[in-house]
Amino acid sequence: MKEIREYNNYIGGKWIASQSGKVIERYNPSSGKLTATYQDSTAKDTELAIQTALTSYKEGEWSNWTPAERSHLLMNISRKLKDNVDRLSIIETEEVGKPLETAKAVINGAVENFAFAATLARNIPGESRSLNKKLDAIITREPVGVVGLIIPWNFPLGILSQKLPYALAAGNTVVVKPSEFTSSTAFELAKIMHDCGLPKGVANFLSGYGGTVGQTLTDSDDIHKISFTGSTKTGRNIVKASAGNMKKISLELGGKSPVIVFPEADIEQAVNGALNAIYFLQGECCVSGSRLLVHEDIHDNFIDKLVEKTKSLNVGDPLQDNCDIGPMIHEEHREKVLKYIKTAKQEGAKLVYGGKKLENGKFSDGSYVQPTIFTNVSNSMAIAREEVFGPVLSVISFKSEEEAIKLANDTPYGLSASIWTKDLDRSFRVSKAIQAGTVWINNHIEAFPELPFGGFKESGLGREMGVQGLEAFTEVKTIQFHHS
Ligand code: TXE
Repeated sequence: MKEIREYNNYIGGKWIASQSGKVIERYNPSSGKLTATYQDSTAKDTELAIQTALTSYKEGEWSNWTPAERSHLLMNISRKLKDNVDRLSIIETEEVGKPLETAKAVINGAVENFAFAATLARNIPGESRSLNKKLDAIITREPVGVVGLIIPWNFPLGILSQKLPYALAAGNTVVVKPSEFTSSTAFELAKIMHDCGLPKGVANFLSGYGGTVGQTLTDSDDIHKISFTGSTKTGRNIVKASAGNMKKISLELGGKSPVIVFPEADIEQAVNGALNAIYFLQGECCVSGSRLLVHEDIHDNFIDKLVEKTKSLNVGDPLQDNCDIGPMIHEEHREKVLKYIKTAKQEGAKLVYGGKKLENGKFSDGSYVQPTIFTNVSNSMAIAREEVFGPVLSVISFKSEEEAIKLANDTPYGLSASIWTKDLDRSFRVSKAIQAGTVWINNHIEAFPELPFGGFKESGLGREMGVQGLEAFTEVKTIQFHHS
C-alpha cells in the first residue's frame, strides 16, 4: 500500500482527534518509510472514552440486546473481516514486519474468533441447584461492566480478537488501546464494526502510549476489568494499578517455551516443528519455542539438519511471497536481541549459525537480525531464562525424561511447551508433568478459538478463548430462593 494511513480515535461512534494535537508516526520496519499516523492520546481523551463506555453500559442498550441479536452482529463482523483479509494482512505486514502469509493466517484466525464468540453469545453458561424442598438457587453470569483491552504490537488484530468479541458476547462495553507501534488494524476493525451497526459507545478505540492511555485505563475506578497482553514487567504494573478498585484482570504475558525432542520422535517432523516454533514471526511471539531440549542420542544429527534448514530460510521483505523471516519490530528491539546474542557468547554458549545484524544491501533500511542458533546452552544463561523475542534459539541437551521435565519447568514462565515423540505413554506422562497452560504433542504454535489459552506461573492470569474466554468477562451471581 502506497498511501500513509491516518487515524483518529473512535469514541462514541465518532472519529475524533486527540486533544494533544499530536500524532504518533509509525515507520515500516522493513523499508524505514512512514506508513501510518495515530493519535497521541492524552489522559483526558482516555477519560472521555471511559465515560462514553460507562454511559453506554449503564444505558444497557447492548446488554439488553437479545443473545441472538448480539450473536448475529458478531457473525456479520466476522464475515466482513473475512472479506478484508488480504487488505488487512498487507497493513499488518507493513507495520509489524511479519511475512504476508503469516499475517493472512493470523487475520483468518481473527475471523474465526468473532465467529466462535458469536456462538458463545447464545450460550452463556448458567446453573440451578435445588438444595432442599424450600431452597432453590440460580447461578447466573452477568457482564463485568466496562472493560479495558490493552494490546501488544506483535499480533495487533489476532490478540485483539482473542479478547474483544468475547467481551462483547458477554454484554460488556469496552475501551481498546492498541499498541503505539501497530494501531492501524484495530481502527480498521472499528470501521467494520461501525458499518455492521454496533451501537455507539459500546466499543471505543484510542491510540497512545502505555504510560498515558494504558496507565489511565488501569488506574480508573470506572474500568471494571483489564485484559492485557504484553510484557511481564508491564503486567506487574497492571496488577498494582488495578488494586485501587479491585478490578478484575486477565494477563497474557511472556514465555520461554521448551520444545522437547525425544529420541523416538519423527526427526524430520520434529526438525520442521522446531524451525517453525522459533522462527514463526521471527521469534516475536509469546509462545516461541525458544528453548530446544534435545536428547543427547540424536542431538548432533538434529542440529545439523536444523542448521541446514535455517540456512535455506529467506530473510527479507515481508511483503514478498517467499519471505520466511522479516525485520524486528523496531531498532531498539533489534539492539536488545543483539545484546542477548553478545551475552550468550560471553557466557560460553556455542554459536553454530547466524548471530549477526543484517544491515547491507536490501537490509539497509530495516531492523534485521540473522536467524541464530546456539548450542551448549545451560539453562542458567540469560538466553535460556529471559524472553529474547527474536529469532534466537537456545539448544540444551538432555539425558533422560526426568531431566527433560526438570529443565522444561526450570523457568519463571509457564505459557506453553511442545513434546515430540511417537510414544503415547510418554506423551501423556510428560504433558501432565509440564507446568504450562498449553502443551502440544508433535506440534507447536497452532491455536483454535475453541481452546482456552493462557499461562501458568509468571506467564499470566486467566484464560482467553474457549468458553473460559467468555467466562473471563463475566461476574458470577448466586441468587437463593427461600420459599415455602
Ligand atoms: O511491551 P509492553 P513492549 C514482551 C517481549 C518484548 C517486551 C517489551 O519480550 O520484548 O515484552 O515489549 C502498553 N500501563 N512482549 O515494550 O510495554 C503498551 O502501550 C498500561 C510479550 O512493547 O508490555 C502496549 O499497548 N499499559 C508479548 C502494551 O502495553 C501499558 C507481546 C504492551 O506493551 C503500560 C509484546 C502501562 N504502564 C511484548 N506500559 C506477548 N505476551 O505476546 C505499556 N503499556
